[in-house]
Amino acid sequence: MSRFNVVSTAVLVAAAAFVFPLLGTGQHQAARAQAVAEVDMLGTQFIPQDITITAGTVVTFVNEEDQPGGTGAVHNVINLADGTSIVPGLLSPGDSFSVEFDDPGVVSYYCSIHPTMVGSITVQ
Ligand SMILES: [Cu+2]
Repeated sequence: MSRFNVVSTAVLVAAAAFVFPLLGTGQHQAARAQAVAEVDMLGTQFIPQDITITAGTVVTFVNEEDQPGGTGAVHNVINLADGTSIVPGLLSPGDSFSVEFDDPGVVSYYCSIHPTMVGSITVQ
């Protein structure tokens, strides 16, 4: 079974639209919303290269190679430990994909097209 749960962007947007109008300004209830993090692909690097998140956080990988400093390259995200794809297929410039990480541990990954392009996610 996959260690990752795929969460579609549409669901996240819908959830955010539902949750945030309920929160008054100055209230500290944001923890009720799902924790999110972002890893960008830019200049043939994962940025930030290493992140630490809490279990249940949704990480969105964004190919920013269409932005200034970008190379126009497509990338993938492969788990170094077992060779499985964390993000299905290739992400073209402008594309993104969100994955929920539920199991504590360190997930090291790389792009098999650009093997020097590496990163890690520490799930606490
Ligand atoms: Cu790549």
